[in-house]
Amino acid sequence: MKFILEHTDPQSKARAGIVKTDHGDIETPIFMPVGTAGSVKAVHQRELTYDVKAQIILGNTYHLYLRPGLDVLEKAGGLHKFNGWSKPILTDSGGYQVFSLAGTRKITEEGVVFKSHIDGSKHVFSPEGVMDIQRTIGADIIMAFDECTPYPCEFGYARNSMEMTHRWLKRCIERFDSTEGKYGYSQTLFPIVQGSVFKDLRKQSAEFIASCDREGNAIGGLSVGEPAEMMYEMTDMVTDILPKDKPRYLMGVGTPANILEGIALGVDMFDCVMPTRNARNGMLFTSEGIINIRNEKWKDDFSSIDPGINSYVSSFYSKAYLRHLTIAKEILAAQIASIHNLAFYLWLVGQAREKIKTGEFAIWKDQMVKKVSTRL
Ligand code: PRF
Repeated sequence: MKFILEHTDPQSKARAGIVKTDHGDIETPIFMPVGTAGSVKAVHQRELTYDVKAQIILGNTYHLYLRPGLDVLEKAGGLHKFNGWSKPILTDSGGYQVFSLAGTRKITEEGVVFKSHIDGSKHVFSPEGVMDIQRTIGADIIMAFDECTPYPCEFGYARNSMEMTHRWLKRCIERFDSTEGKYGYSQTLFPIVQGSVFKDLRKQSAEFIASCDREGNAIGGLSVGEPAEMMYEMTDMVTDILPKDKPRYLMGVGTPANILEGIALGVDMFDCVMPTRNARNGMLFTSEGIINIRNEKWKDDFSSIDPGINSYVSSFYSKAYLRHLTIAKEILAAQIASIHNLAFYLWLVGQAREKIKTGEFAIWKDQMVKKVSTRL
């Protein structure tokens, strides 16, 4: 993997760059649609490529390990061959997913013992095991095994957890660097900054992560319920410390406004279930603001969902028709809404990239944050 930093915005910390992988280039800043179980829910690969214009998608170690399982993925020749997505893939390590199984998991220095949400069977994730699993899944970018602390979190817990995440990282690096990709292309490992909402811990964690000198770095433990201002403050501190010549990934963020603010703070990569999950509940993000498509207000509004973003479904279907499909519980509603929301997220980061290149980012960002947060 290689990162080319093309432009930096003089009025903020925003950057435009290119991440080069063996499965192609990713233009940053980028949003990565979430495909937890190897599929971006309700969106097939052709739509993901041509309508959404996704450049990289996410998969989850936890879900893929439990189902279909590593034997199937290895026989398929890795996740790219299995799901037909030939562009870059990133897998999250399972840390975050396992920790959200409160009550059915136990954390020790060795790793995490957990029960499957599918059949209750018992499993162990260790830093080494999670590296091996991600080698077998075959993502281009794989994530270190970390603990995402909850919010709120006591200082002592956050410190001990961060220190364990750092020890786990050393074990991840040792295992990753002593193994090879199984399918003939290279993979890269991103470490994850933790430290909850404590400035001194965040600083310590960012310095440790920077010292590991990997090809890219991630910021975890944010967007877990803390006020947005706190998330921005932590991100700002961390991006001041992480190396400038490597991509930065803010995990699990966020709303369109969160993403724009993250870009202004020097973040290059984002992922979130929000555009797809909220689409399935009838919430649409558009270039004019947020729509609840179930609202009576759209009953006879035959205007396009969002003509401004150059996506097929967004121009072709009307708000009134999508409202009807949603209320009638038609499967097509989830498909149209998911494709639209993702196309909007990809349009938004693409616009940000253009504005960074032309030097107009800072002013555009402030106007856009207001627009995309408006409830229509
Ligand atoms: N760690 C990992 N995955 C994540 C997070 C984290 O802290 C977050 C936090 N928002 C989302 N996904 N491994």
